[in-house]
Amino acid sequence: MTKDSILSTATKRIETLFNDATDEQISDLENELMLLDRQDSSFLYNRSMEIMNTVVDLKELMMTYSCAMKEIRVKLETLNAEYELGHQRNPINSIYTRLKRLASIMEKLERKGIPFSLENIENNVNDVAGLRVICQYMDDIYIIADALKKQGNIELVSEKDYIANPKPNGYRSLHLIIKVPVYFSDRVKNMNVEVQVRTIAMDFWATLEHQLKYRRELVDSEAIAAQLKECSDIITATDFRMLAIRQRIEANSPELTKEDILFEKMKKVDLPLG
Ligand code: 0O2
Repeated sequence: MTKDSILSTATKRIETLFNDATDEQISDLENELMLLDRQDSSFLYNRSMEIMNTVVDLKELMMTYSCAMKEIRVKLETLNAEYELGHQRNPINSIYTRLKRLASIMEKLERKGIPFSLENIENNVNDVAGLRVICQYMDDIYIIADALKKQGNIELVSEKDYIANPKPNGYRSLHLIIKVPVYFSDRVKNMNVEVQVRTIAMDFWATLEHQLKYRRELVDSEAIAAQLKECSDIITATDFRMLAIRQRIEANSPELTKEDILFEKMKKVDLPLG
C-alpha cells in the first residue's frame, strides 16, 4: 500500500466512523494504526492519530448535540402532556429530531467561507441538532414556543418568524435557536439546538417543496415557483379557517363544570403518558 492510498483510506473512514462507528470498529482502527507504527511510518502514524483524534472529538461533540436534542424533546413532550390534561387536547401533533450529517455540516461551513474545525461547527452551525415540532393549529405554535422560551435553563439565541413574515417562496415556520445545558459528571456544556415549529399544513407544504426543489433541475422554474406560492397561500388560508372553526366550536360549547373538568382529568391521569 502506498502512503497516499493509506492516507486516502484513513480519510474516507472519517465519514464512516463518524456516522456509524461501533466501539469494535474504533478499536479495529486503533490496531491498524499500531501496525502502521511498527512499519516505522511515523508520518503516517502521526497523521492517522490526528485523524483518529478528530473522529473521536467529533463523535463526542455529536453525542453532546444528541443529548441536548433529547433534553428539548422531553421538555416539549412534558408541555404537551400538561396541556392535554388542562385543555382536553394536544397542541403538538408530532416531533421529529435529526442530527445534521457531517457532509451537510461541512457544506454549510464552506458556504459561509469558514474552515472546518470543531470550534467553528459549534460557533457557526446552529442547526447541528434540530427538532421539528408539528402543531395542530396556528396558535399552538406560539403557545409551545412561548412555554419553551420561558423555561429557566433555556436561553433564546435567535428567533425567525417566517409565519408573521413568510419567505417570498411561501415558506412558513417559526424557527428558534435555543441554548440548553447538557450536564456531564464533571462539566456542563451549553449547546445550540434549532427548533422549527409549524402546523401540519405548513409542514405538508415545506416537505413537498423541499423534495420538488432538491430532486431535480427544474424546467419552467418560474411557473413552478408561482404555483408553489399559490399552494402556500391556499394552505395559509386553510390554517386560518381551521383555527377559526375550532375557536367557534370552543366559544359555542357549554362551559365545563368543575366536576366535568375533574372527571376528564381522572380519565387522563389513569393513562400512562406517551
Ligand atoms: P435541512 O436539511 O432542512 O437542515 P442559518 O442556519 O441561519 O445559518 P439559514 O438558511 O439562513 O441558515 O436558516 P433559516 O432560514 O432559519 O433556514 C434553516 C432551515 O429552515 C433549512 O435548513 C430548512 O430546513 C428550513 N427552510 C428554510 N427555508 C426553506 C424553504 O424555502 N423551503 C423549505 N422546504 N425549507 C426551508 P437547511 O440547512 O436548508 O437544510
